[in-house]
Amino acid sequence: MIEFYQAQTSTNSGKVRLVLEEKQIPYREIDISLEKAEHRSADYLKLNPNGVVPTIIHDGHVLIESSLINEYLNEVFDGPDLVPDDPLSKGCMRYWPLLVDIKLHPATWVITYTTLTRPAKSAAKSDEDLKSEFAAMKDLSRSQLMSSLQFDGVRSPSFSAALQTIRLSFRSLDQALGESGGPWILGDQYTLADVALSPWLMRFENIMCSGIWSDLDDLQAWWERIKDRPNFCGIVSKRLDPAVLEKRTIRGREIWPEVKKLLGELQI
Ligand SMILES: N[C@@H](CCC(=O)N[C@@H](CS)C(=O)NCC(=O)O)C(=O)O
Repeated sequence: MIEFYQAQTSTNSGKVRLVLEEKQIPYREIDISLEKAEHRSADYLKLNPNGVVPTIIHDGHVLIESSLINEYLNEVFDGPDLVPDDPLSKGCMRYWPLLVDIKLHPATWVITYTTLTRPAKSAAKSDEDLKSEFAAMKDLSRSQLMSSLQFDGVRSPSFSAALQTIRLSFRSLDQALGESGGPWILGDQYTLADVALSPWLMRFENIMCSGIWSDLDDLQAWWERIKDRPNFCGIVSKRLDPAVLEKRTIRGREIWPEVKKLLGELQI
């Protein structure tokens, strides 16, 4: 039995949940509330010193980092193989989780912060208190980024840069699907590449920003296939609290016109 430390709203937890469901691996979920900062509690930091979700425990061994957890689960458990056999396809497949971890996840964080966290923070604290909060942060680059997003919103240069990264990532995904001929990124085999990307499209759909890829036909068709898969139905419909989803929809509707305008200006 896998002990799966996860958060309901976490995209990286979604990546691991997709593999657990796809391979029908028995698991027990332990909810870590990001809102209540449970991921920074002393007990949780003993498991995951980075203070992030997900984490799994299997046979008494702790594993962190969603992409590495997924590789481990794929190797250790029976069920459909999610990594191609031949070295070339394996190398090509691993590009996608890497892209997600180093580019798409940080860029998506920027859009999510601006859409969801920014208004919540503004409602809870005065500008002066927020300035003090950011100034007190140990991580300088995170402090500068949050301050810029908080006070400049979509006009922050970091917002446009993130949107550019996301659009370019989705364009490269669309191209890869065109080249492989689908139905999955690598062709016939559904792999950890498809797994790694899916929760990010879900996040953008939840915040009403699926227009970012609406002109990318191969990506759009792939996304519809992903949503029909039994492992995916489990992570979307059963997990996200309707009240959370509604809040996301409302905030997303507010921000989409500005995102659309910026996308037009970026011309990519
Ligand atoms: N590279 C890590 C990233 C994990 C991560 O950043 N998780 C987010 C949720 S999707 C988190 O726990 N954020 C809390 C925080 O940064 O304070 C992984 O893939 O597991």
